Amino acid sequence: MISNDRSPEKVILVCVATEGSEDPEILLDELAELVETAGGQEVGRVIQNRENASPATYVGKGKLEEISAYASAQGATGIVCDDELSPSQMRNLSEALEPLKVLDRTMIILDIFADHASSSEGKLEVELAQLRYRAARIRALAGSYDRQYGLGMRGPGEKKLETDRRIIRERIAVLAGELKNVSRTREVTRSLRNRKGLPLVSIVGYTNAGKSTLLNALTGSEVLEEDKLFATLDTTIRSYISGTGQEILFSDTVGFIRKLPHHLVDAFRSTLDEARFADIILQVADASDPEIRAKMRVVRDTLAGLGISDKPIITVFNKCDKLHPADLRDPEADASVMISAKTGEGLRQLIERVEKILSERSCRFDGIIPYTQGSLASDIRTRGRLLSEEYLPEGIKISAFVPPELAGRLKGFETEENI
Ligand SMILES: Nc1nc2c(ncn2[C@@H]2O[C@H](COP(=O)(O)OP(=O)(O)OP(=O)(O)O)[C@@H](O)[C@H]2O)c(=O)[nH]1
Ligand SMILES: [Mg+2]
Repeated sequence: MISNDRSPEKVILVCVATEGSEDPEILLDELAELVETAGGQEVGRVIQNRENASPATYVGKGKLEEISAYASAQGATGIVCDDELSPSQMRNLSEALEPLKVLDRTMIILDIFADHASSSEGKLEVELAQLRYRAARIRALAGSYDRQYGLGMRGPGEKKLETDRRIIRERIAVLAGELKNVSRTREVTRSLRNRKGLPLVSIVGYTNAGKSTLLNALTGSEVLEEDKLFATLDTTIRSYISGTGQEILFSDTVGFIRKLPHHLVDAFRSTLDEARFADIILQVADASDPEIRAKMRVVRDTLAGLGISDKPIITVFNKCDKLHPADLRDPEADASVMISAKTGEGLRQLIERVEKILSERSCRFDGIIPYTQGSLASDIRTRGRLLSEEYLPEGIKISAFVPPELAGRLKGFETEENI
C-alpha cells in the first residue's frame, strides 16, 4: 500500500501494438488512469509496433536498453506493461531491466480491487485472484518481494503477501472453500427473492459509466459513486416501486474493463452471476466518452463470456447532460434510451421501457413438471420468475411468470384449471 508520506511511484507504460489492435495511445491512456487509481504516476510511455508480443520479453530484445535508459532519465522505478505478462516474460524482463520493478496491467487492476474491496466476499474474491496470479510467478516476483510495498504489491486489507509456494497453494484451497460457502448463502437469498416473484433488472457496464449513480437516482439509495475506476466491487440490490405500484429490483455490480484479468473474472463469478438471474440487462454506457463504441463491445463480449447473452438488453446512454449526441442507437439492443443519471432526464422513459419488456415477458404458468424434465424446471428458475414450487410424488408443482418462448415449451404441463 502506498502511504501518504511516500510520493507516488513513477512508472513507464509499455505497450506492444500489433496489426489491427486498438490505438495504443488510447490503451495507454486507460492504463495511465488505472495506474493513477492504484496510486502511481506515469512518467513516460514506450510503444513498440511488432507482429506479436515477444514470448520471451514482451517487447523485442533491442527495445530493452532503450526502456532502461528512458526509465532512468525519467526517474522511473518501474515499468507497467499493458498486457498480462506470462511468468517467463516477467522473469526475463525483471532480469534484463534490473533494478526496475516489472509490473503488468493485471497487477495494477488487482491492486485497485484489493484497495476497494469492502465486503468479506469481495475480499475473498480479490485475494483468491491475487494468489492464483502469483502462484505461477513466484520466481519472477521474487525481487519485488524484497520491497513489500508499492504498486502491484497490495493485498486486501494491507495483508502481507505470502511468498512460499506451498503456503500459497494451501491458502488458495482454503479461500476457494470459503467462497463456496459464501456463494451458497447467495444462492439461498436468490431463491428467496425468486419466491417473492419480483422482477430483477441488472445494471451492467464499463467501469465509471455511471451504474451506481443510476441505481441511486432510481431507488434513492446511496451506493458509492465516484469518478474513479472500480468504485463499486460488490453487488447491491435495491427495490423500486413504479407508478403502477409494481415492485422491481435493480442490481448494481462491478464494472467491466478491457482485458479484465481472467483470474478476476473467475474469482468474481458469483458476483457477476447475479446478472444471469436478471429479467432484463441495463447496459449503461457513457455517451460523452469518445471510446463508447469500443467499451460497449467489451461489455457485450464480457457478458457473452459469462454466458449471459439471451436476456433482453436495454442500452442506456448516460451522461447526456454533458453533451447531446444527435443519434446514438444500438442496433443490437432490444431498446435504447438516453438519460442523465445526474439530472434525472430520461429516467421516466427508461422505467417505461423496463415495464414494457417485463410485461411482454410475463406469461403465467401453473403446472407440474415431471422429475424426468429437470432441465425445464431449472429453465423456469433461471429464465422466469418463480412464485412457488412444491415437490409432489408426480413432479414439481410450479407457479411462475415465464418468457413467451419458455411458455411454449411448457405446453402440456399445465394443470387443468390453467388451460
Ligand atoms: N455529468 C454526468 N456525470 C455522471 C452521470 N452519471 C454518473 N456521472 C459521474 O460519473 C462518475 C462515475 O459514476 P459511478 O456511478 O460511480 O460509475 P460506475 O459505473 O458505478 O463506476 P464503477 O463502480 O467504478 O464501475 C461519477 O463521478 C458520477 O458523478 C451523468 O448522468 N452526468
Ligand atoms: Mg459503481
